[in-house]
Amino acid sequence: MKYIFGWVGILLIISCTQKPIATVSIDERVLIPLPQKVIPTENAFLIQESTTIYTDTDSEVFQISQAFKRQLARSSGMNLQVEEIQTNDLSNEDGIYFVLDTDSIQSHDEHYELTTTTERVELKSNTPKGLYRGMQTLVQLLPDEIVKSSVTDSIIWALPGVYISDSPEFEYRGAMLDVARHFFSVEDVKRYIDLISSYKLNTLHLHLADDQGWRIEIKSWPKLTGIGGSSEVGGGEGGFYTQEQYKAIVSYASERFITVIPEIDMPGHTNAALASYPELNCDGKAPKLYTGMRVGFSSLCVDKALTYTFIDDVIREVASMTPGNYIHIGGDESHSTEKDDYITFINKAQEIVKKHGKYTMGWEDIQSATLSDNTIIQHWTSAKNAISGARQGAKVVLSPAKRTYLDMKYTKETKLGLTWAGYVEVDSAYVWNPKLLLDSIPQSQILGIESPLWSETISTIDELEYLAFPRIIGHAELSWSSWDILDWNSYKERLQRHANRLQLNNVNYYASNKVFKDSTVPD
Ligand code: TNX
Repeated sequence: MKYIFGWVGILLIISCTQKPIATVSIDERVLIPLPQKVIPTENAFLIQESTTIYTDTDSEVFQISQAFKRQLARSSGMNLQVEEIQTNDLSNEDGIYFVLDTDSIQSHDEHYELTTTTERVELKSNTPKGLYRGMQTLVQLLPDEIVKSSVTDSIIWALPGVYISDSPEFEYRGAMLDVARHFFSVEDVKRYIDLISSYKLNTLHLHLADDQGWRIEIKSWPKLTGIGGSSEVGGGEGGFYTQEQYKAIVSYASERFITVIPEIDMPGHTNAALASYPELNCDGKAPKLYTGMRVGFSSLCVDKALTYTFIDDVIREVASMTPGNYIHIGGDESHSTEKDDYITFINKAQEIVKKHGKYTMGWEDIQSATLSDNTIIQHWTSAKNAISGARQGAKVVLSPAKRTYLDMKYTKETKLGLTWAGYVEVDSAYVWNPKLLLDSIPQSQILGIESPLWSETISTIDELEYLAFPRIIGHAELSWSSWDILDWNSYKERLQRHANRLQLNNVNYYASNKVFKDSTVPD
């Protein structure tokens, strides 16, 4: 006896042998970012309550398997059993395998391979990081309801038959969140981390201090948060992360294989610090807290020895909470610092970062100083500055404002956001070749892409999501997938279908009429 269920193109045949055979086409699923190689095969794998997850004994891999199990349990109600196995002792049992294959040699540490057949799902990588990225693909191969936080009944949890071999184009795939202009809670930041991790981003740059607020507890300078943390754009109450809370963000990100890069912007963008400690000012007088949106009016006092004691303390405390290699020192728009002073300051700041065991990252403006080995510069507006930094040997992260600034309005109708770099519609955020943007920089010096979200005009997670989504999804694809396989029409079509997942996950995205045909553009 056979039963046939048709469900959005999915055919499930339960035969007399008791072994269900499911077929679902890979075309039913949306993969973003597009993997390097996708070879569809015949039969699908059906996840059932009785399916076992076999995981490598490595503790990080075990955590990844658990995360997959939890996501499936949350959305399907199925509570799969997880069993540990040794890599060289792969069982013949049917099931879902998370395999750490350290013997295979891969040129990239985020490479993974995923094979699904009727009997088994095998996800393989030679690093836990690669398995985590592959797990995101696995999730995208399941029905959209997998992103829900409540159980959906009557869903066939089938994975299409496929072989995928994948690795990223760029090693740096980032998002930046400005928590200084408006403060965002630990919960908001975790939500953003969850969302970006599903598109395989690997870096979260947190802009932790600016004129309007100081957001990270520094135990040796408590007034930074006591005073400097109490304001924000528009006069709201601000806020800050205690060191414990900040460490919780860092470890939440690291469980998702995302490195947090903390930014303490200097010598400009420092009014909150200067307002907290009069002695940091050249004239010994503290300015008022600032709640407007101007830039370029504040500067640390470059001639004072105390300035460097201050930076040394701040970088030491921040570095001690930073497992990653980089500390971002900002360095942008220091319009009220003399040019020579600026150079002196940036050179000293790089030394201090080095002293605390880290490398420096800075906005492209820092190219006027002498860049230390391994310094990364972040391009945002001046090709000339970026190129000149690259000529000193620096690697470059691309954040061209006209393409990647998530705080630019989409169109003139967009209520949130700014316009100084123009409107950035979903297509113009996507249609540019990162390898050719600054073609006088050797490709080997282009590290990747980061999408900055400045928060002058946003203060809630809904507003954050509205500006970030869907543009950041396109940036994730541009930085993961090779340009040769990308095409706006293919992306547009995938993004249209992906919208269902955003809705099921309650993401407040901008339904651009460039992409979502039947949508009216919300305000
Ligand atoms: C420029 S990008 C800035 C920020 C502003 C942003 C607003 C950069 C390095 N500096 O201070 O928030 O524009 O779009």
